[in-house]
Amino acid sequence: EKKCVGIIDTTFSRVDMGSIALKVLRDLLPDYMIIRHTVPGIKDLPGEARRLIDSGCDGIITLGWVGKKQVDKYSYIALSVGLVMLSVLTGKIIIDVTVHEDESDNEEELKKIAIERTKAHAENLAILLKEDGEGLVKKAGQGVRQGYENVGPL
Ligand code: RDL
Ligand code: RDL
Ligand code: RDL
Repeated sequence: EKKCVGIIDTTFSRVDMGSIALKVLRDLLPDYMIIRHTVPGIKDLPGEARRLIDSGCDGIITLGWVGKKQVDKYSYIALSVGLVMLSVLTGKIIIDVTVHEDESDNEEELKKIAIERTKAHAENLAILLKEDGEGLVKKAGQGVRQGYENVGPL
């Protein structure tokens, strides 16, 4: 059976991160079937991820956007705990790409963070799927960031 990777994004997001992830994963995982789904918001991501895992996906990338208010951050915690639990309980690789709207006051900068973070984590997912945890060992301890310049090692 063909290997499968799932992309899940939201209508809440202000950047179309799903299309960016799709492009990267098509390039890096040519042998995989790619399923892309969209849900309303971040709290809907863990359930949808579970459904894609149940339908045979080996790895998932979720793409979430967190609003500026405290209520949004509560939703973020729910999302984050849900995805970690799902990953632990299923043993599947789940990469959680989240952009917080308060990361920048500048909309162009925010868009750039979203695009770069999505690309970088889609690459991480491809490496983890192809080489397990060994694939990233060469970058261990290097202060790697997604959406920002790497901060480097001490
Ligand atoms: O199940 C429907 C909604 O509850 C769900 O889509 C939520 O994730 C929507 N949502 C909030 O209710 C909220 O207070 C979102 C945010 N904040 C948010 O910051 N980002 C979202 N959804 O993607
Ligand atoms: O699944 C991909 C990422 O969500 C995951 O690798 C996170 O652990 C990355 N991350 C954050 O998103 C964050 O806001 C990390 C930190 N902060 C952090 O302080 N230390 C990390 N990761 O190792
Ligand atoms: O030190 C600056 C940033 O790394 C820090 O503010 C992070 O918490 C920003 N960040 C997130 O908020 C997040 O949800 C990051 C990630 N996800 C991430 O996946 N990778 C990052 N930062 O480098």
